[in-house]
Amino acid sequence: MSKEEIFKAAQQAINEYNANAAKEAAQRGLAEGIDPMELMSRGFIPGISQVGDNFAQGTCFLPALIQAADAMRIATEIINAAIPAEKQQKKGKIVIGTVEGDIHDIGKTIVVALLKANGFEVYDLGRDIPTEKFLEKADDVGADIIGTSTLLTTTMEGQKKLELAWKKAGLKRKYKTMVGGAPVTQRWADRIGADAYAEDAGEAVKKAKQLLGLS
Ligand code: B12
Repeated sequence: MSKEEIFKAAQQAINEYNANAAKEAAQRGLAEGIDPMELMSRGFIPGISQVGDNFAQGTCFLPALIQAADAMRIATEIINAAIPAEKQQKKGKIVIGTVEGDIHDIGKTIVVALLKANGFEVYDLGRDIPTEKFLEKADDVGADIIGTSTLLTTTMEGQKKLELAWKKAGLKRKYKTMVGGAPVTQRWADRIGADAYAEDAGEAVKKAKQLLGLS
């Protein structure tokens, strides 16, 4: 099977909500020596994006979306496990999670895996996380950066709430903030006063390094 055929198989597996085929495509791609992030970005992500578009257009419904997400989760687990671990000294501490009211976490999990692979110490709080939890954990571990993910336009406010938390308490900002998720843009980040925005996991690593003066 060629590289392109594997990407196509990965995309098709998600489009057809087929968890077994997704697992097979992920394993096959890695066995063929394809870079894990390339397999994700050229195979599985276009697959789940297509399902999202179909859902928006009303040609696929919630049960199918859930099945596709499950196939995506299985592929993501296999791919994340294959991202080589960074053996260097830890670069900085990042607390990350999906904001309150939002249970989407596939993209955030990819960001976590790539940050870890690049030597960051990452505390993944999971999904549906209230602002206070982010702050508590960041204080606990002495984080450098708090990263928030959101996939719903209705929960983007959770990212703003984090920025406002300092203002409300009259405190100087203790941590750098980094925001992401499909509806998030640089413009939104600027508007709420976040320190960085990243479009994808690779960019998130670059921005985290920049925030900590490592590049
Ligand atoms: C999979 C999926 C689901 C799964 C989620 C499973 C899971 N464990 O995550 C399930 C089925 C549960 C689901 C549920 C719902 N979903 Co949904 N879902 C999607 C879908 C198809 C794909 C999301 C995804 O995983 N993308 C792939 C990943 C890799 O991309 P990503 O998340 O954007 O992440 C990348 C970047 O954004 C960035 N990034 C992500 N996080 C972070 C964080 C930081 C700090 C940084 C720097 C970067 C970063 O890096 C990532 C890797 O490259 C999207 C469609 C889409 N195109 O986004 C809809 C979508 C987000 N869902 C949608 C909706 C409406 C819902 C529901 C409300 C449906 C319903 N009626 O119940 C519920 C919401 C439940 C809730 N309260 O959260 C809408 C949102 C519309 C809107 N404008 O708000 C979308 C856009 C579909 C659509 N087109 O209508 N969904």
